[in-house]
Amino acid sequence: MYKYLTITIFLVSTFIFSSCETKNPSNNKGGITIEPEIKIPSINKDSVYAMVKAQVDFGSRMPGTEPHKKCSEWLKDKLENYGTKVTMQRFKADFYFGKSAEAVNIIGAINPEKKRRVLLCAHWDSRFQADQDTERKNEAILGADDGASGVGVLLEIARLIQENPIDIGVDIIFFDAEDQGNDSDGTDDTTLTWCLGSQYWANNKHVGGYKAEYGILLDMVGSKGARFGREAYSMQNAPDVMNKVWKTAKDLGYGNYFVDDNVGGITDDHVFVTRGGVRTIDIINRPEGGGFGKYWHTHDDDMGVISKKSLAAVGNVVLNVLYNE
Ligand code: AHN
Ligand code: ZN
Repeated sequence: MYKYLTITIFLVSTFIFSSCETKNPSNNKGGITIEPEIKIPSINKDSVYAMVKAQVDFGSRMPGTEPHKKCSEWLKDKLENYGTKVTMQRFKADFYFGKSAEAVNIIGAINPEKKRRVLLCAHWDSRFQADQDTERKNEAILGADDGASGVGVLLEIARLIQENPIDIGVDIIFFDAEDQGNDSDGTDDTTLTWCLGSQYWANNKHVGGYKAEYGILLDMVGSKGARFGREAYSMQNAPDVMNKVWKTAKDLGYGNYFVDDNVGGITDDHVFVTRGGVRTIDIINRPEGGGFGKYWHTHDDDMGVISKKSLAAVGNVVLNVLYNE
């Protein structure tokens, strides 16, 4: 009887201590702990994968199409179900190829009353053409990594924060119309043809006087063997945030993903969020030897490139950064 009780206690305590990592209380006077221990949740790999797949299952999510509209409603419902305060920030996106469409930034605020805030973002649209492919170049892509991966990780983070309350405010922004830009041939500056949603947000905040301490952008974070180097604009604008995130990654054993390669500056949503007043870093896959993944802006960017391990690595790093604030 006594033996079984001991085994039960052992099993229960092993379960409790293995299911969550704990943050050591920092406020410790004379050996008396004042702060309760904070439990840091971790990504459920099947859950995060399902969140990516659900978006891809709608089809290509180019503004002005039915899959785009359906996916926007699904994202809104998800954020609402996870208890965030949702704003649908609608705007007209004027594309460089002469068309325009209704677009929407989808914003979920966690603890909207808190002063200390961190902004997390990703783009939720997918590209209108497969310009890097050799076939069906003018057909829209599925954007499993390029779009859905970052959004999937942030939805999983919202789900986990609802289960494990956090002390700070967190704003999750899914930017629209990031990926409908013009690949420069070097003759013109095409910067402003990209990232229309974050450009709109930078000029029209969803909350008057909006402030956050910093932001983290997730772009193409879900492919097998993803490699996140130190992107130049992130290093210029928020080196302390970069160092904190990369150190957290290394401490968690994810140094194979978060490497110290110096990567050239990329025109991405973080540039415009930073211009809008929230210094923001970009976690983005830049394989060795330059460029983006081989699947980038091709029809190969489907669920076949997605790795549960990569999604979980990025999600766990962001969760640890947040809960340690
Ligand atoms: C440019 O190619 C100029 N920017 C890349 C940003 C991007 C596209 N991220 C995903 N797709
Ligand atoms: Zn893209």
